[in-house]
Amino acid sequence: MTFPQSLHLFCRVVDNYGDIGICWRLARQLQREHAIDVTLFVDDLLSFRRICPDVNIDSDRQEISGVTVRHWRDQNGAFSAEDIADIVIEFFAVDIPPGYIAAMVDCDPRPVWLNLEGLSAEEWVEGCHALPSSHPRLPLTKHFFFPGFTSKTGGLLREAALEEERRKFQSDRSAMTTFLAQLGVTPAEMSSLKVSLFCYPHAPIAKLFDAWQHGETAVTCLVPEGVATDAIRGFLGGEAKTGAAQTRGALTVRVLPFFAQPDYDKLLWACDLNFVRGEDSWVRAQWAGKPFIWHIYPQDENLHHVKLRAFLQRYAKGAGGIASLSTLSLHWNGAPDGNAEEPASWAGIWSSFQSDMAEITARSVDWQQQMQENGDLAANLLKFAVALRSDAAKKSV
Ligand code: TRH
Repeated sequence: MTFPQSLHLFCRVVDNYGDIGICWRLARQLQREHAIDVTLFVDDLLSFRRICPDVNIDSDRQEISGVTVRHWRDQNGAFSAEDIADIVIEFFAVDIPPGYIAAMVDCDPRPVWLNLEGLSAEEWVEGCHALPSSHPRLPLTKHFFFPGFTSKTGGLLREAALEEERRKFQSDRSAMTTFLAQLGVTPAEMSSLKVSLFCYPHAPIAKLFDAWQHGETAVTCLVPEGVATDAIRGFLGGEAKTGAAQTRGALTVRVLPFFAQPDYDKLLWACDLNFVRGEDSWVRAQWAGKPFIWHIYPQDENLHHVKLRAFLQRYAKGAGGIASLSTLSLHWNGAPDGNAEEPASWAGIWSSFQSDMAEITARSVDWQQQMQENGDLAANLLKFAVALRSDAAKKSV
């Protein structure tokens, strides 16, 4: 029998949309491109519905786009060897049900068990990718699988058709104009600098808006509803609801509907600059081949600043270094710029970034092509699982 036929993916939503965003993307791709029978266990259907409107929040078991979605309510439940999939993935080290783990022991052969980790550009990732971890009591081994930016990691999630879809959309001016017009972007705003904004509420949005408002370039900032609501309300002078818009000086801010996941890509493709956050939107911005600024998910003791710098080291410092990109990224994340002699003004930060836009765009295109050389995460993960299974088979002979 060919391996793998089935795969179970366990996802707990810690907060926001990234956990389910990544798992849903991976689940769909494994089913669609590799014909695997995929079941996604997820504990929060409400968050899931935000990015996938087809989700029925009252259903314990449903089929969506060929994937079986099971509402993961608790750690109880009896499982037998027949219930276990060929590949079992726990996302971000979630504890999968003890009954499920016990049933894995009864399988022959045992499933390939992977812990899919978070994305980081730090050097140590290469050393930890693919490492085994033995269960303390049971005869089971789990392996770490790390996404990443080099060929010694699992790569980044990318659907097979993504690049072609993007090229088609970006080379069709009328498709882009129609997409933006449907979102309320006016003909005059079409020729402005179009910026999408997805960030955490603590970003210095008011300062950036102030620089845009008083700058010389017309900027149209497109913000999905629910993003940084207080700051957006502050600029609008009213509720930050879909359809709301306000122009002050050179800046227009428009509130858009929160998109279904595939449509969010189109927004990234249609804009000239994207502010993204977390993990999944960050990766999508990299595939968009457009300049982007990353708002990293905050961690204790400013650990996220280490991760941000590790990424900038690879991304902004590559190709000769683009200081204005690092400076804007660091200030956007409240990470002091060690090289700066005095605190930079937001007008100055923005103006330097804008002067370098052509170079930054070229860098995003180079980076996007470089990242494609690492393959895609779903295919890399399957290759790894097949190799583990064949090693296990050799050992058992
Ligand atoms: O939402 P995020 O901040 O999610 C996460 C989680 O907080 C998680 O716990 C943490 O581990 C992780 O960040 C680092 O950001 P992210 O990862 O970009 O996920 C957002 C998802 O929402 C992504 O799949 C894109 C999608 N999305 C839409 O579908 N429509 C939209 O309009 C927008 C703005 C995003």
